[in-house]
Amino acid sequence: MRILLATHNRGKRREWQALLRALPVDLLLPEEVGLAIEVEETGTTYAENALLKARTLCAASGLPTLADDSGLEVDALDGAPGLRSARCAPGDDAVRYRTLLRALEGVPDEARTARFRCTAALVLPDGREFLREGLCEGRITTTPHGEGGFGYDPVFLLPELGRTMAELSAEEKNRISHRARAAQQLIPLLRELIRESGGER
Ligand code: ITT
Repeated sequence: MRILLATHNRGKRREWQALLRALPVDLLLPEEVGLAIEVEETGTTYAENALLKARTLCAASGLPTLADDSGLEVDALDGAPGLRSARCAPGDDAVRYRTLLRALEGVPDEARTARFRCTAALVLPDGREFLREGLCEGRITTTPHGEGGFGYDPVFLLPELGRTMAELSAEEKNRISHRARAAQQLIPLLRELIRESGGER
């Protein structure tokens, strides 16, 4: 089964490719099917934004399309940056996580709780739409650690592991992350759709 992955984020691409590796799925990127579409994330929820991305690329390609909208919710900041995680400060990932660390200066460890949220949308050319969500709980560090992953991973501590998300191997992150949890829920559904389409690759 051919599935289009509606994202421009290279970290997400890498992770979805690994997360769906066990399925008979060819995961295609927009540029591989000749598409360069920028979808404006005008939704007010992760689900709306994930659906916007998946619907737009599905309509343009005629292929089943998967998109994820994700973000980091920090309790001491009333859930910010949340939906605006990718856009909350101009610049690259390091600028954004340093902005977050500054906003949390003086906040004690026990009040630095946070979670990553990932809402995955799968849209089929016949109009069917599916949403699945994954969460990963943790805490914001005071300094960045680790080189793996992307985005806010260097400042997201998994207290039970004593390491940040960026200090995990790709395999470890793909066992416990918000995206991995959304993928775990999506996989049985994808298997069913693959069966329905006659096991076609
Ligand atoms: P696409 O819309 O093209 O998929 P994006 O980066 O704009 O890419 P989002 O709108 O979903 O994606 O923003 C999610 C942001 O949340 C992302 O840019 C990171 O800053 C952060 N984020 C999401 N998942 C993450 C992860 O696994 N690790 C660290 N940060 C993550």
